[in-house]
Amino acid sequence: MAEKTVVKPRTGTKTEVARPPLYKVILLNDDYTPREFVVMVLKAVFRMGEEKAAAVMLTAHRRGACVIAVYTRDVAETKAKEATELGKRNGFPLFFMTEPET
Ligand code: TYC
Repeated sequence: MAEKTVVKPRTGTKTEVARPPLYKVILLNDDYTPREFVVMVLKAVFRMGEEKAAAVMLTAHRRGACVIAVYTRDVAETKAKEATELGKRNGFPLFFMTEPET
């Protein structure tokens, strides 16, 4: 008996899901915040280990700024605000900014 090939029309639509745009969190150097405090904030807010936090702090100290990480916009802005606020609460001008990743 001959078999019939049944061709089913495609009904599904392939949906491409766009990746959300990413934002950099950037640590800015200043002359007043103690190094150890910067390291503490990097560990607490950005979940860095001691060595990574110290390296990031030193890069910002020497070069004026250091990109810390990239996140979705919400996460980047929340973490930057939280970290900046930690400095402010302790009387330091420590500042974290965000910027869209190009
Ligand atoms: N420059 C500061 C000091 O000499 C330390 C420091 C490093 C502050 C990095 C901010 O993003 C910073 N005490």
